Formats: sequence, structure tokens, C-alpha cells
Amino acid sequence: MFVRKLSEARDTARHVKSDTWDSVRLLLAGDNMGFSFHITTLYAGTETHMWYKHHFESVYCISGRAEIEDKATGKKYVIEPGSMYALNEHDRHTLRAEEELVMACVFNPPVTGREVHQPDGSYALEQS
Ligand code: 9YT
Repeated sequence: MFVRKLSEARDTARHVKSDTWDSVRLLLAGDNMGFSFHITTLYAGTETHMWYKHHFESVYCISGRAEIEDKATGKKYVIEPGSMYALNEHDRHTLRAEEELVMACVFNPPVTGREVHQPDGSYALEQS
């Protein structure tokens, strides 16, 4: 067993920053859990286009409010505290953060550490 604290992981190599979000990766591929676990903050007023072609992702909203759009169907959903979404079909989607959003995210396969979105919205499938 081990314990990690969000406050201690911030501003270390586990903390990855992008234009519209930052992500503290509390568990990575190297932890050998079979998934990675991140606390992601999406900045208020931003829009992020994503398409995890190589990963499944599940996201739980801890705080904030957003709209998520499924690009295949055009369907839109409200994301608020207590909402979970699962990208079980590698769904292309857009997340519009109406307020700052804090999300708990799980990726399978686990990300290895420094991934940010490629131009198509995916993360590369890297081996650790
Ligand atoms: C909600 C979402 O997918 N945001 C993009 C960042 C990603 N969750 C990550 O790498 O933590």
C-alpha cells in the first residue's frame, strides 16, 4: 500500500499543464495498477476537443459545471458535481467548462506521465 497527496504532487513531474486544463496524475502506468488516476482542473470558459482513440476514460465531476457534447450524435449533457461520464466507445467529445471544473479521471490503459492532446484530440499509446 502507498498513500499520495494531491497537495504534494502539484508542481512535480506528475503535474501536467495544457492550454485549457491541468492534470495531477496521482497514479501512472509505472505504478502497475492497470489504470491511471488523475485530478484534472479545466479552466472556466474553455472548450476542449478530445478523442481518446487508444484509451477508455471515465470522469467524475467533483466541482464546477460544464456541457459535454458527443460529436457522433450531437447530443449534449450537463456535467455537474456528482455526474460521471464514461467514454466507453472512444467517443469524440467536446467539453465546455462554464465554471472551473475539478474532475477525477481514470484512464485504461494507464497514461505514462507527460501526455497532452495530439492535434486529433488523442493521447499517444505509449509503453512505459
Ligand atoms: C476531462 C479530460 O479528459 N480532460 C483532459 C485531461 C485528462 N483528463 C488528463 O490527462 O487528466
